[in-house]
Order: sequence, then C-alpha cells, then structure tokens
Amino acid sequence: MPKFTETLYDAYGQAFRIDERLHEVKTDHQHLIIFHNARYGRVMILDGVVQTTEMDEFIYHEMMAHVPLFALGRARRVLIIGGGDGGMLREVTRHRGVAHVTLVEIDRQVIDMCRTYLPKHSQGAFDDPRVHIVIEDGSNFVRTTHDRFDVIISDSTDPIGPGEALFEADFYAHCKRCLTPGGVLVTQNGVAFMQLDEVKTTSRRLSRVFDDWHFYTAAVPTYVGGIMAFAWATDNRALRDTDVESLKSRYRASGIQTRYYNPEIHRAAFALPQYLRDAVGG
Ligand code: AG3
Repeated sequence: MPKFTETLYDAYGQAFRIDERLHEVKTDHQHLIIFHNARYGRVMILDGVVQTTEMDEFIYHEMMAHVPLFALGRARRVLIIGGGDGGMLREVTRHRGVAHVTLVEIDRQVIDMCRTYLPKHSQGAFDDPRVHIVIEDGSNFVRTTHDRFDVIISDSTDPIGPGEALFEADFYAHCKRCLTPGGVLVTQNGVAFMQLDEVKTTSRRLSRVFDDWHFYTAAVPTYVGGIMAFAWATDNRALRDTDVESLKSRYRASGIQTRYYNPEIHRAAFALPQYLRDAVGG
C-alpha cells in the first residue's frame, strides 16, 4: 500500500497509509491531496502538510470557534481567514447569536474540493444564509475592508507559502483595525514544541498591537509533536478570565453539543507548560 509522508519537519514526521486516493490537483496556489486512511478517515494535504482529518478535526475546530465565541458571549459578526474546508464555518454557525460570517479563502479550489470530498467538515454550512464567501488573500482583505467583526479566527496553514503573510506584524495590526472594541483575534500558531520560534515571533508581534495577548492549547493528534498553540489577542483583558459559571450558562443556553470543548477545558486551555511560558516571556 502506498504511503503519504508529511514533509513539514526535517528530521521527524508522520506517515499515513493511503487506502484510497480521492483527489490530487495543483491549484493556482498550492498542491492539494485528499485521500482516505483507515484510522483517520479522509485526510486533506496542502503542500505536503496535513491540514485536517475527519477523525480529529473536531478538536481543532471546536477550540478555535467556541473559546472566543463563548468568552465573548455576544458575538454577532465573525471573520474566518482561511478555513476553506468548512469545519470552522460549521462550528461558528452553530452559535445562533452569530448573524454574519465572512470567510476569506485564498484558494477557491480548496473550498470546491472540500465540499465534494470532505462534506462532513462543512455539513451544509457553506449554504447558510448568514455566510459570505470571499476569494481573496486574507492579508489583503483585512488591509482593505471597511467591515468590522467581533471575532476573527485565523484558520491558516503554516507560515510557509500562501500562509506566511498571516503571521506578519502587519496582518495582526490590520486585524485589530477590523475588530469591534473589545473583540478578539485567535490564530492557529503551530505545534509549540516543534515550532517554538513561531510562538516567540507571534508573541512579540502581538504584544506591540494588543493590550492583552496569550496562547491556549489543545492536543490534536495529526498535528504531531505535542500540543497545538492558538494565539489569543484582544484589548479586553477581562475576556481571558471569563469565569467558569458564565461559560457554563452560555454553553448550556446555546444547546451546542461538543466532543472536545467544554467550559472547564476552556479555562484549563490557557494554562501553559513552563517551556512555553518561558518562550513567550509574558
Ligand atoms: N490549519 C492548521 C494546520 C496546521 C498544521 N501544521 C502543523 N502541524 N504545524 C488547518 C486547517 C483546518 N481547518
């Protein structure tokens, strides 16, 4: 049986058996592969890096959507940068209070292929009337839009290729400009143990733009090498300390059923191992 071996790191990596090839294409922006693996279900690869799998995507998408949305509790307008597979859209649109979601994806073919081959990710969310799709480079969108958002979720690839601009100081500054007062930006920030420099760089850049910045974490099996770090940035310092009772009542009232997220995990996710605290120096 053929194998796919991830090329993200030099001296270490993961391999999947390709049980069924579903699609492979060179888009205008990247090399996309979707295949089926007996253990992880359908797997989507961009430029040699595992982006998402059917079995563990819920961890990543729930943690990036529900942590900011339940912390804020009143978000009406949400911006997703990237997220072409539709998993983030699915989780965000489960919040009934969200009235408008803009998803800005650079690569139309990622959306098209994921709607066809990864339908369990979006589960119809692309057809939700609250959803607006924009095909554009996310860094360009935040630089030019007049729209404002309560929550911005940067569901990007790693800072290699098209994703690189989404880790620049400029991008963070423009995100801040696009946030309503007290709004929050969260970003995928890599696997902390393997990509510690990414966490260091991001913390330095965020600290120049936002009054409060921090990271929270979750272990996502196919982002191998330890815990994944998510950046958190806002001018509302109190948001990070939203008490567990408020989270519980919002979570209960929402009726949203989750498989990873819960209010206790929400609070605990902000506790960082010492090597990570030392790295960000905050
Ligand atoms: N975007 C995050 C991929 C990160 C993988 N990188 C890594 N293992 N460091 C996923 C898109 C899902 N919507």
